[in-house]
Amino acid sequence: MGRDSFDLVIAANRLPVDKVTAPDGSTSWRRSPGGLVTAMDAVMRDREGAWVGWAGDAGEAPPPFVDTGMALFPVALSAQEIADFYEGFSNDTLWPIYHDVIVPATFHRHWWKAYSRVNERFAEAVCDVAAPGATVWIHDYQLQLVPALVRARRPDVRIGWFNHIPFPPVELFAQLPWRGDILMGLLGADFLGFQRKADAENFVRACRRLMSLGTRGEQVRVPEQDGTTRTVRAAPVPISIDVAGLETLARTPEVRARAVEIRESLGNPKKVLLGVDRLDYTKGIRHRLKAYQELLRADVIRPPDVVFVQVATPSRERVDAYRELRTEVERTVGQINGEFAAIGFSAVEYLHHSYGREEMAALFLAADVMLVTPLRDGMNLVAKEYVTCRFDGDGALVLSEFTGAYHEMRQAYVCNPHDIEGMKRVITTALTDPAPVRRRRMRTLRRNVRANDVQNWAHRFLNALEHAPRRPGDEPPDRPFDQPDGATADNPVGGHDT
Ligand code: ADQ
Repeated sequence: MGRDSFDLVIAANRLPVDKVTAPDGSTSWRRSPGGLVTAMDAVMRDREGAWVGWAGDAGEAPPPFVDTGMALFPVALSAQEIADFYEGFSNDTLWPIYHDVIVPATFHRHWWKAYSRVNERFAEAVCDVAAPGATVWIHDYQLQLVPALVRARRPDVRIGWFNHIPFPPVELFAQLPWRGDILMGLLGADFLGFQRKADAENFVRACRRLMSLGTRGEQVRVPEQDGTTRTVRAAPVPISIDVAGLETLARTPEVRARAVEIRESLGNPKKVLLGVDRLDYTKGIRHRLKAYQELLRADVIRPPDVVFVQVATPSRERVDAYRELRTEVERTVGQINGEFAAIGFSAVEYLHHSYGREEMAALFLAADVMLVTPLRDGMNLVAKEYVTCRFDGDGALVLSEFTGAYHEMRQAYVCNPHDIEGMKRVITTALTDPAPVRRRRMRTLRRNVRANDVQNWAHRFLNALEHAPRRPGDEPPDRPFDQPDGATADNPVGGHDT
């Protein structure tokens, strides 16, 4: 590889490529689908960029390589580290705490040790490739210690971190035995980006309550070892999708023809309902199925007039809570079909696979009502993808108010997924509203999504990072910092909320 240091370094748990093995056993890399890679394309076009991440296999890391114009630096994870750092601490400790403890979090000290060790490894890899004064952009909850670890080694670089998932209220975050280490890890950054304003506020409040740090609006003041202080800004920068790319794809004759074909193979029902999620307990799939089952039982809807297609992508299948969820979802789907399907048609089409972008776009185009009903979700890109594919201006989006997307898409058919009666009413309205009402809502949704695409998101994040205050004198001198409210790490709720 030509260069060995870069002005922009991305660090994320996974590299933006997946290994593919051909029938003859030879291997190559295929760019992973997904918005993050597209967003980074846009910002790496005018800079020399590197990406540090895990390549997806246990054991030794492959040597650095270049793929689709990016220099990729693989980080090694052993099988034990995958179990402890990734499946354990990231997905069975942090994920539940950061998603309202929908399932209980599991705490193991050896998971935390693995998390710390792997974060050290990522930080070293970042420092090895960052040019003097480089910009370092770290992603997500798997790498929360990396900002401070990079700063300790490389005070010359600018450090940003973006959280793809929610940041929990202090009362939940306080359960984490390692809460102080995580906050101090994050405070190594100059700028911290979150999906919603409430997430950024939760973070700032945790710093005040748990670490007794002074805060002012979006800023946290961090004392340094040399007696000086540093300012860290935490603010919302909601993520989006590649709107132009996806709409162009949805408009192709192939995708449109495939959408027609999908409806035909479903028996040309009057209404197609669609759910597309990773099979994750945060996504509210069980609640959605319950609402649908009750609507069928009440005879509000009936197959073959209506069919519900649920695409549930396999996910984290080695974590118990995910295995249990799969069993339960599949049992409910079986029950519903047992009760309401007949020879030649089903009530629920359940698809436990991954699909290509074209097939996903065709599914979105074929769906009259899209059900996005998570119990908690950082953003939810599916909501944005659905409205982007509906270039025909039709379709109805049912959207949970507990998604980040809701804050930009309030013209959707909004529901509280915990309220099964309410969700049934909202689904019924989405199915029966007259076309002009549906279309009016869709027009506004499409306009909102277009106004903030993923390229725009990446530029906004980098711009905020570039302009983040670094020293106390850098911020506008409008009012003094709030003093900590008497709480300590041992007494997180010592003071009252401000
Ligand atoms: P996820 O929890 O994975 O992401 P989401 O935002 O919905 O959730 O993104 C899923 C992506 O996978 C979408 O682009 C979707 O089209 C795609 N997908 C889903 N099922 C698929 C299938 N069967 N085949 C192919 N593609 C499929 C995390 C956070 C979210 C946040 C994103 C981005 O949990 O809250 O929106 O990161 O920040």
